[in-house]
Amino acid sequence: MRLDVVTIFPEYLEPLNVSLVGKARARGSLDVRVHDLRQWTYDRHNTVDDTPYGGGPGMVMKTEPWGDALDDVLADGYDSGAHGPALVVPTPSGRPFTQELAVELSARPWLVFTPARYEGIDRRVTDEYATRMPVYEVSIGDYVLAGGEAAVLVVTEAVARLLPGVLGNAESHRDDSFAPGPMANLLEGPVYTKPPTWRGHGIPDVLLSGHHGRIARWRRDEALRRTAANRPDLLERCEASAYDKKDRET
Ligand code: 6GU
Repeated sequence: MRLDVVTIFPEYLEPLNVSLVGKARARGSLDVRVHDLRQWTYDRHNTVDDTPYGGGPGMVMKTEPWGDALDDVLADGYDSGAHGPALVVPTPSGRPFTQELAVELSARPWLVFTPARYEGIDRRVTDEYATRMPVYEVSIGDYVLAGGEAAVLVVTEAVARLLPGVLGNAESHRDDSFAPGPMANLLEGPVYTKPPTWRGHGIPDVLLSGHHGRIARWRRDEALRRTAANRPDLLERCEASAYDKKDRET
């Protein structure tokens, strides 16, 4: 998979060299290219923003640097035989970024991210590229960041770990909170490892029982308990099979 990021803060994307994403790059599963938007400015001050039409506070990112940058980045891909680019535009006004969307994005061969600062990018830029490719406007949550770069890190990590061969153990995302299946929309319960007692805290006996059926049932009960406490909204969407009649009545 190829990822391009166009930003005025390339150094903000340094974490893409670390950990899972960094290793996926080193192994060649991921081709990540970070570009400085100011390369595509031609005035003395490398201007990327201007005042908004209609007035109001803040600044808007200009069409020309973004258009020239995206044209060059996309042309480079066409030359190298890459195909099927999609634009990912981080914005607090976007659709919620969910595990489902991460799965959809992980199936694409090429994602081009356009994290913005200031009040966002002139609308005509997304309108223009939407005539040529899918455009995903995504928000990573109901709060406002100073820019989209942190969202790019979030989306990249969620997508990269779904790529074939990136996660050491393919089973690892089977039980993820939000993974499809009977536990979909349930949060994962607590986990434990050795030693069996620490500062007087033991571990639940059932985990030492070796009884797989009871362990599975305990895990499901804990997942339900944690979901009810932290995300009651998710229980509404939870598959009936995840909790049987008895659970509903109590
Ligand atoms: Cl993607 N960008 C910004 N600036 N703020 C956000 C966001 C994105 N998602 C949530 N808040």
